[in-house]
Amino acid sequence: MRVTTYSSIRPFLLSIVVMIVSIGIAQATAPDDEHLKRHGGPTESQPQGHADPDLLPLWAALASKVSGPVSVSWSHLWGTPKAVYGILSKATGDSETAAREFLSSQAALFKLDAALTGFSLASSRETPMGRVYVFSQRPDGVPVYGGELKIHFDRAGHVVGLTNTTVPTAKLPMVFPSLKPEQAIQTAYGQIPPGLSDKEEPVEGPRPSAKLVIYGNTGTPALAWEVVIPTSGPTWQVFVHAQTGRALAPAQDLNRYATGTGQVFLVNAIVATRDNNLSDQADAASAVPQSAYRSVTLAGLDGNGFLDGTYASSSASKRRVSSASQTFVFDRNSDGFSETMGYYYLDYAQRYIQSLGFSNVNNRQQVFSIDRYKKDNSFYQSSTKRITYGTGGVDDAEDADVVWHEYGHSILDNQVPGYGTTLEADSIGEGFGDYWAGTLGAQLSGGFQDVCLAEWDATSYSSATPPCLRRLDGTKHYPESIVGEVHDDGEIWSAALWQIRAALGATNADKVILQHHFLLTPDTSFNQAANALVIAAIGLDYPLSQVNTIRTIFRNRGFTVML
Ligand SMILES: [Ca+2]
Ligand SMILES: [Ca+2]
Ligand SMILES: [Ca+2]
Ligand SMILES: [Zn+2]
Repeated sequence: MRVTTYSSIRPFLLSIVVMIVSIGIAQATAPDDEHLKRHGGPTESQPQGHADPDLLPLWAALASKVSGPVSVSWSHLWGTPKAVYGILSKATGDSETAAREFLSSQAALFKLDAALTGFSLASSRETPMGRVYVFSQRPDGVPVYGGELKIHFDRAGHVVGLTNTTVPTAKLPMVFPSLKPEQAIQTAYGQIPPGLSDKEEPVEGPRPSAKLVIYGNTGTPALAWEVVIPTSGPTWQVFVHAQTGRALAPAQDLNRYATGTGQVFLVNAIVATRDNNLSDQADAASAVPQSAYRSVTLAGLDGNGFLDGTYASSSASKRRVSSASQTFVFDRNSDGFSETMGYYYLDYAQRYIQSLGFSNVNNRQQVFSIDRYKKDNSFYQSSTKRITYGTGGVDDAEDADVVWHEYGHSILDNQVPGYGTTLEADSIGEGFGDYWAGTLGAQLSGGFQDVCLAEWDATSYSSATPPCLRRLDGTKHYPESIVGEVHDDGEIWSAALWQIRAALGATNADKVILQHHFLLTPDTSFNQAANALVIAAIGLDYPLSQVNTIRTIFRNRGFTVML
């Protein structure tokens, strides 16, 4: 948001000013565009500021005293100068007194009174260029949100910069709120966009806060509560009118997300190399060729140097890797590799869900661990909403199929709270997890062995060729194939889903499968789920031919489809 516009009332300065503009914008916009894309933030360009015509004589007076070139950008709200750069004064020395005197002489240009009432020195700081004095705006002792005047001196004691984010007419007739801070916090909770954050207060960590400010960004200064609500994901900031209780602007996420670089297997070591003969060799780096690794972009990182982000966090792990430059490049012998695999593929899965149009399917930070459980197993725990990836045999998080299977349980628990109270419901849960791993893996595998799940993890325990944890192309039939073990029985369901995928295409299948979960109960049966999936396809306006195909596939599996 640093795109500034420059203008000048003195035509002879224009060419110099324009030159400054083009350099300024070229340098300033690139990182900001990136920033906005990552946030999905405002797409319209920054409003253009123009001088309030009444101020032009004052500006001309200042500009005429400046010997060299000068640039100015104007506040789009107030028409006052937002930033003035140039050699703006004689060498007066860099004292607070000199700063105040200069500001006082220009106060009218900022629509402030010459006495600078309500301004106090907040800080002064030495930099290689010189010294900056920061005056904060606090009429009647209430801070104006963001309201500052900064005056920048060079080493020789010239004023070379003046930056102004003050609010004219910020002095209000009354600075006593009629709204209590708790009421403001309640209002603020109602402003959090649905689906973008669970509205639960965090179990640990900072509590919501409310601070009284004068808020001018609407163009009409008002007494407001600045409410900040930290969550496990975004940190929301909402301004609530302290008299009317109205929210003054949409909730803003104060977090600044970072993009990192990571190294992962493309799904897993076997899919990446198409070599079914690889084996763990006690977690040796040399067991897997370098060609199995891919460099990837890690999106949505909080920027704290850990693998903490919007949709995934390795924070349940015992020992964690960190990188100030957000670079997570490890070979498989390091547990940092497991952390990176977990982060990347969980984030990948949630972004895919959202690309299908679901903003409320497990849209949260999935916390996981990769070094807490030594058995060759992984699990999702509904009480903590966390995933634990075991380290037995091949580290489970080294195989994206395992990463995604467990996320499948998390998805179902999120869509149907308390999901899985019966054998058939749990079997559907396992079957969906397998399907989910298969359909995501197929996006990356180039068609290699998609019906064989977790072939890398399975090298530790499967003697089949290729080794597979489970398969998606089984012929199990309801009810006679039921054995009472949820993973085995889940293959009835996953095979039906995989056939639906083959018939409808991945996107339509994935979408209707996620959609039908909303129709399920925690104790759903195969037949109930099959009928739910049919009505979901009808509800999504899928063509009759596709709905009929779903009916046929389910009936051929032995399910009773009534719809
Ligand atoms: Ca490992
Ligand atoms: Ca394993
Ligand atoms: Ca596979
Ligand atoms: Zn499972």
